[in-house]
Amino acid sequence: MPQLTALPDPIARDLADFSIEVPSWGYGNSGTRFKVFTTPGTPRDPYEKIADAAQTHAFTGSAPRVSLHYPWDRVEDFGTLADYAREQGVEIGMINSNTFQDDTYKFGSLTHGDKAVRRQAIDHHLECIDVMRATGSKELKIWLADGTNYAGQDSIRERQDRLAESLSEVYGGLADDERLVLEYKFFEPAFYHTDVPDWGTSLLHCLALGEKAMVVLDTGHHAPGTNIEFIVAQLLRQQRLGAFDFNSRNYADDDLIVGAADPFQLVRILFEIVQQDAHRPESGVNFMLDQCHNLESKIQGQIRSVMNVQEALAKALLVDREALADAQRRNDVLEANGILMDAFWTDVRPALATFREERGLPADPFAAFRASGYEEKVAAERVGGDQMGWGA
Ligand code: AOS
Ligand code: ZN
Ligand code: ZN
Repeated sequence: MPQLTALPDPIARDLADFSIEVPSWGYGNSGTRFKVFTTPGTPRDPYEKIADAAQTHAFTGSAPRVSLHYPWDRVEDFGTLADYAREQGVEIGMINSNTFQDDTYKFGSLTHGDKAVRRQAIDHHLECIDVMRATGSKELKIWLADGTNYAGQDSIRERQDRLAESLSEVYGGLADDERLVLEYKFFEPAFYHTDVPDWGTSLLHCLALGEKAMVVLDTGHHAPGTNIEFIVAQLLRQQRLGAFDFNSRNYADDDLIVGAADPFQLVRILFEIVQQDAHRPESGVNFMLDQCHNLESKIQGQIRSVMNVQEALAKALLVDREALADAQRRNDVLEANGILMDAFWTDVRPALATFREERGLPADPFAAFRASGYEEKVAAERVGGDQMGWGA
């Protein structure tokens, strides 16, 4: 594989400006319905999650924001939590709402047939907007578990109407400089129909709401074989791609490390991104990780994920776009494909090591973190109390 030892200047500049947001829940214990394995040193409160997330940024220099999930991340004073984050070198990113763990929401939240339940779900989202204001966050992220398990269980159409009405009330609570991002997922926990199953449904709701509503694309939320990069191109074309939830899937919503299952897919996605300049901060696309680390060390998993995204982005930026356009004009199918593959097959790791060293970062953030002793230190310090789990 050809190796690149230094990034061309424009690519280095783009990478220096590019950032990734990490999820607070990625630092807590997680597992499957069969077993949750715990790890010594796992955070016991949102402050410890922030401290761990700050390690990902300290070693990679590219993960300056932490998403919170509310009320999993509940503290007495969110202003104090945001101050603590800043002291650690990071900021609070998106606030993720949560209407999927209360008994009240068994049959839906924003779509529920009972007005009182919808009221509670709307109020929860308005409370998330308060958390945004207390933490300095500007984005409300909504993923709904709403749906049904059996045909005939509820009216699909009426649920859409109720969803639109509820969302518009939440949207009405946003200030001009705040926005809402709506995530879609084709199944789970509902197994017959999901109320926001796909990008089209999310986009239709966002278009009806207004310019401050954007779609979230979670890479794990599609049927096998879906061409995700097409969706990326289409949403960018509509200027409605608000955020990514990056992760890998082999089977369902596996939440594995991004770029682990299919590194080529990640490059293809990022190639659509760079062709529309959406990797630049001013594009407003928030590149987030939505992952769980069931077996591996959580901080190491997050650092590896950031590195995987950076490698894929560097490859996407390396594509010779002039040559590609020329081959496309001539309909030279294989030459065009070969140009893309040349970038994909370039080993950019030595160039990224140089890039990091030039910026005072470890050449290999993953190895440097492992050698830092942080995990041993927190394992010794964090004794007593309950470790936070995904969802706790
Ligand atoms: C659920 O499948 C979604 O990916 C959401 O983004 C969710 O809020 C997150 O994964 C935490 O459960
Ligand atoms: Zn997600
Ligand atoms: Zn998911």
